[in-house]
Amino acid sequence: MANPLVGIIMGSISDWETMQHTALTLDGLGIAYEKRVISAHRSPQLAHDWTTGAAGRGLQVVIAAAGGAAHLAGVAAALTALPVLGVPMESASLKGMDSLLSMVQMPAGIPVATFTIGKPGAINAALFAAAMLALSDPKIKAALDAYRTAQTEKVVKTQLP
Ligand code: RP5
Repeated sequence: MANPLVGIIMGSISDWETMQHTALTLDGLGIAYEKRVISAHRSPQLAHDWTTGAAGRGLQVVIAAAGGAAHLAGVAAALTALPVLGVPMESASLKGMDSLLSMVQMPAGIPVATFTIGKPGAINAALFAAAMLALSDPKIKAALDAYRTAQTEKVVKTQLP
């Protein structure tokens, strides 16, 4: 993808079913992104190398998803000053409460903007990234405005059976 602005990273391929909604949302807004599986625990060197190179590659926002002991977003935020948006994955054992709490409880000084568990968080992280990029990119602002207008019209026109 040419000149990606957003980096989407996730702890496992098993997160893709959820995180495809981040990618699809960015696709709909015409925002280029990188996507990659990176595990804070299983591939710590890759987590370091990918994140420290992110700003130099032109990325402006990182969206990081993980489940369980969900440390990927926090590790990314420790290694880059780019804004890091965290998406907690719904886990098998604790329904994602473990992911949410381990992602949101960052120490002061290293922020992660944490979204809700699962698909709504995945979509909203993309929309939030778009809102940040829209501050300095009129094309993205127009795309985001159109998305919201279409969403509103869909509700307004909804007919109950
Ligand atoms: C986390 O562990 C991943 O982000 C994933 O949500 C969870 C389970 O990973 P797998 O065992 O399915 O690879 O690191």
